[in-house]
Amino acid sequence: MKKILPQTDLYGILDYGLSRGRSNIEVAARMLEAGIKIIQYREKDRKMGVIFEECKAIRALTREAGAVFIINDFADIVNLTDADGLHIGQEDLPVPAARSLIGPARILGLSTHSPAQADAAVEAGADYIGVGPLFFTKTKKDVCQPVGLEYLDYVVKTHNIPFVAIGGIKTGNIREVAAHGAGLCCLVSEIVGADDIGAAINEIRRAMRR
Ligand code: 3NM
Repeated sequence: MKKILPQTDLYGILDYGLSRGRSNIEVAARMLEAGIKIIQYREKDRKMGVIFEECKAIRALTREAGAVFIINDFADIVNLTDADGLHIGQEDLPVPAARSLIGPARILGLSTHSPAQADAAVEAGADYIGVGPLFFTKTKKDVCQPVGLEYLDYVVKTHNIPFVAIGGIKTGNIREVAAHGAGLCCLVSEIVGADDIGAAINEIRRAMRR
């Protein structure tokens, strides 16, 4: 059966380098305890053996919690760990090629940074898109300049595809992002870098609804 993203408010992304020495497994566990329903594993520079072991463990945790598990970049690890989906960027494999690696049932997400990229992602058959970076961020290397809320407005009014707003979103600006129509938001550094991850998630949720 075709998998889909759950209806939820926050999309968690793991990043060991920002996690104050906590492992991705530990951070994932804290996110799940706080009720996060989508977790993406995103590590660009770690050893494949570490990535595989962490993804196996996080797959087990997410399954137990009834959460969706997405892996960035590595279709082979998606298949090996039976993750729910793959997330790719504009310079990765084209959508049909990535789809052929993971099969029709898994979720395929694509980062987009412009109206033309959103249109192309929908046309190519992505299951959801990333919309960003809305604001300045140091978390993603080589990302383009902030695209601003205008790009979010474009996606909201033009497409029906599920999307996640991302890039520089913080407790202090998430209300504005939500007001522009983003029901699903991702905050990387704000969550994985928090002292108390559960408390940070609760505070972000309150701010989103204020
Ligand atoms: N993707 P933070 S921005 C992983 O625009 C990622 O596609 C982006 O991190 C995109 O919440 C980004 O710490 C990093 O700013 C977001």
